[in-house]
Formats: sequence, C-alpha cells, structure tokens
Amino acid sequence: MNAALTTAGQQIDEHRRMLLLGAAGASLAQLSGCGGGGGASMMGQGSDTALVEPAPGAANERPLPIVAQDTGTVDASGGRQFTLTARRGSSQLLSGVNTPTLGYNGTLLGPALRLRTGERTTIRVRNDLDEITTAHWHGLVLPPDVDGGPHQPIAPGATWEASFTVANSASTCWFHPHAHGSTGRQVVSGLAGLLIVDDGSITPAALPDTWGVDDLALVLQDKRFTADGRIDYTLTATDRLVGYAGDRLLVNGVLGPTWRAPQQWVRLRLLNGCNARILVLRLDDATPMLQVANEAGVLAAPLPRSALTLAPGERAEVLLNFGNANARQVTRLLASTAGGGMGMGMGMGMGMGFGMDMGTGTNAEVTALTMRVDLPRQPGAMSSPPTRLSPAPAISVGTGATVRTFTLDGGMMGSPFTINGRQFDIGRVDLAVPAGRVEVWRFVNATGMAHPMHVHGVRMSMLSRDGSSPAAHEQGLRDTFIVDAMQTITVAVQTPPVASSVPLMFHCHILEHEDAGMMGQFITA
Ligand SMILES: [Cu+2]
Repeated sequence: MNAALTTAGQQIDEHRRMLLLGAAGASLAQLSGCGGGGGASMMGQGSDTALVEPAPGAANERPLPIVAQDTGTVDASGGRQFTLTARRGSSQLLSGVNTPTLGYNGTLLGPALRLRTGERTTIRVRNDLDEITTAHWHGLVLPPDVDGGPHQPIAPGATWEASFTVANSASTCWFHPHAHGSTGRQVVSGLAGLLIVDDGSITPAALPDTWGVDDLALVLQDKRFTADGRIDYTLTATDRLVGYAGDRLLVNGVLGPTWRAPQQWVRLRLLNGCNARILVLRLDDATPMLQVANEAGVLAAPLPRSALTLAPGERAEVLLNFGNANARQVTRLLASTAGGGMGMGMGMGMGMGFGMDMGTGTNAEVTALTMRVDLPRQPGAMSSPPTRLSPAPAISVGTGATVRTFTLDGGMMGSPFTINGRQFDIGRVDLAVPAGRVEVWRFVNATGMAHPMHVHGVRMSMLSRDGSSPAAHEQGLRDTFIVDAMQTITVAVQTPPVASSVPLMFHCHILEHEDAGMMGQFITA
C-alpha cells in the first residue's frame, strides 16, 4: 500500500509482523543451536499474514467459476492455433466492489488451453496492457526462443507468436507473465492460465476427464486488498524478505467458493498460483486424497495423501470419492500455510516444519473450497480408481555425469537473494550446458527459508532430498520443487536437445525473490 494510504491499524500490523519475525528468528536460532545470522533472515515463508476464513452461510455462497476450456482451432496443415489477449478489466473479487484486474481473454485469470502431445501448436499472445509482458509456458519442454521468459518481451499493442510441437506427456501445466521485475505484480493482478496436455493415454475409465463436471481445475491464489478494493501489491519490508502474502485465498478468482459435485469419483487439478505462500491442503473430514499426478504427469500408482504441500508454481492432481456420499453432503478443502507462517528453522528437516503451529495464531486453516454433492452420478463415470498408472520414465543418470552446484543464499541482514552469489543480470549468461546430455544439478539452500526452484525448458527428475530418495509423490518428471531451509536437493537434468544461444531461466518461484534477482540463465552449446 502507498504509505499515504496506510491506515494506523495497518502500520501497527506491519510493526507486529516485523517483531514476530525478529523474535521467532532468535528463538529458532536458539532451538537449533545455530548461531549464524539472526533476526528476520531466519524466517520461513511470507505467511505471517494470516488467511481469513470466508464468511459462512447460504447468503454468502459463491459458486465456483469453472475455468473455460479452449481447444483452439485446427488449421489446414493440422496445426492447432490459440489466441490469448492480455488485458485490463475489473472483477468483483470482494462482494459489491469492483477491483481492477488483469486477465487473458477476459477480466481475470485465463482459459485452460487443451494441448495434445506431438501436435504442432501455435499460441498468439496479444498484449493489450500499457506495459511489457511475456507469456511463459510453465512446465512445457520447448525451444528457448518460444519459452516466454524475459527474453521474449511483448510490447504494448504487439502480438507475439509461440510455435512448437508439444513434447510433454499428459499433465497440468500453466502459463503466466515472466517479464523481469514485474512478474509478481502481473501474476497477482490476475495473469495466469492453464495448459492441459492430453496424450491419449488417459481414458475416462482410467481418470475422470469430463471438464468442469468430474475433472475440475482449481487455481489457488492469495491476495490482499486496499481499503478501496484494489489489489494491494505495495511490498512491505516483510514481503521483500519472505514474499508477498495476502490474507484472502481465492479459488478461480472467488473467495471460498462452493462447487456442486456429482455423486461419484472426481478429479481435482490443483495449482498453487500464489506469489509466495506454500500451501498445505487437506479435506475437513480427514479422509485422504488420492494423488494421481504431480506437476509433470501421473505417478506410478495413486497415492493416499492426508495432506498435500504445494509450493508456488507446483501442481498436483487428486481423486476424491463422492460415490458413497449422501445427497447434499458437504466436504471442505482446507488450506493452511507450510511452516505455520513461521517457516522452518535452520537445520529443521522436511516435514517437521510443515503444518507446524508455533503458537503465534498465524497459521490459520481456512476453507479454500466447499464441495456439496448435488448432482447425480454422470453416465460413464469412473467406477473405481486405477491401481497402476503409466508415468513417463524418470531421467536416469549415467556414470561420469557432470555435476553442477547452485547455492541459494541471501536474506541475511537485508542482503539480496542470490544463486551462486549472483543476482540476475539479463545481459549475463551464467552457464553453458552441452545439448542433449543428462547432468546432475545440486541445489544447496544456505538460507533459513524454503525456496521453490523452477528450471525452464528441461526434463528433470529428483534424485535425492538431503541424501534420501525422493518420496513417491516427488518421483517422475518435475519442473518445480521445494528446496527446504538448509537442504540440498539433487536432480537429474536432461538438457535441451538442440544448441541455442537464447537463455533459459532457473529461479526461485517466490515471485518477489525472482523479481529481486534470485534467478540465473543458461544456454545450450
Ligand atoms: Cu526464494
């Protein structure tokens, strides 16, 4: 918020947040016996801004918007064509208030483009904003010149065209702007859409796939608002340190919406589209969700999960069974913040920090989505979940593979977030890798907070998390993975098949860290 508009209450709240950060940093340092650093730099994610429970009751019921599917058009040569226009608009995010927002082909968010593996595809992106934007295809493996990163800016009024052959297998990917320095603001303002890749391997009998009926896409994003109803993206000192946190959690652009579910198995495609908040999701009746896919495709077998942790940029697909539900049964999808808003202390391992409430009262668990069984079972609905799925093979590493280390650092006493000691410079190539090889990339987190790392344009599989084999839900192909505080992750990276001098990005997906320079770039030689 602009300082002139800041209310006294907000100033106090900000002061309280900084006190909490400092105090907790000290206590975590004592707990772990780690004397390095201190104060706010020890902190976890920027979620000491507690989420607020949406108003309950029938009078406040807001229907869940179904993300529009866009199957494009097929041209004479068999290529599939899509058009996106980034533009300004206004949306009623809070009841009775018109909030200025951005959207693709609409006033908020964007459609779900249905892509097909192996198909020649062209996406034309028109920029009707009054500022530069880009359109990055997060999760798609494609040539660097159509990646939509900072090197493919789209000027106001211009149209950019990305033509490529879809190489991914069936998966839920997404697209968002990636113009350096403005990504966080443009995303929180509404620029995000989905890319649903179909490869013909998943039939309706195997997984629910009737869009909006039993196959539901959910874009989860937190925002905070100014008193006059604008999206508040004036970054506080805390936001700059731990990332932007909003107190309202919206699903498909609506606060705490309600979905009328059919009485059968359903599939949720979950995207954490938050700028910085690492979400923990579970059902209020404590039944496990059956995870069938992580961000780059299906798992080897469905996996019961009592709770899912999703970092910004990550996706997961889960199955829920409403087949035995009573009519009008209500199940709520609950969301809280990993680390209880207080993050993981130095040396505290994966899992210990997640869902932990440090007694600050800031780890509110709120209703993300209310699901009410209100529709009959659909003809042809999946009768029971598959026992096995067919994931794309993981990337395997041969002997003698090149090992590269990326050290994540910064945040101490106001120091900038860096990778291998450097902040992003669009004019500097940090790394040249040989084309068509498999390498081992080590991400060493030297900070007291988690950084979700994302690498563009490559296939990756996780090899280890702090020396241990990745859990079942972390296996397969990946594009975004949490590197927890003080943790080391190794991944097998299959470099792009063709040499290119156009840089690809590797960066933290806390967008405020990315915008502040926690990003590097590599080319393929
Ligand atoms: Cu980060």
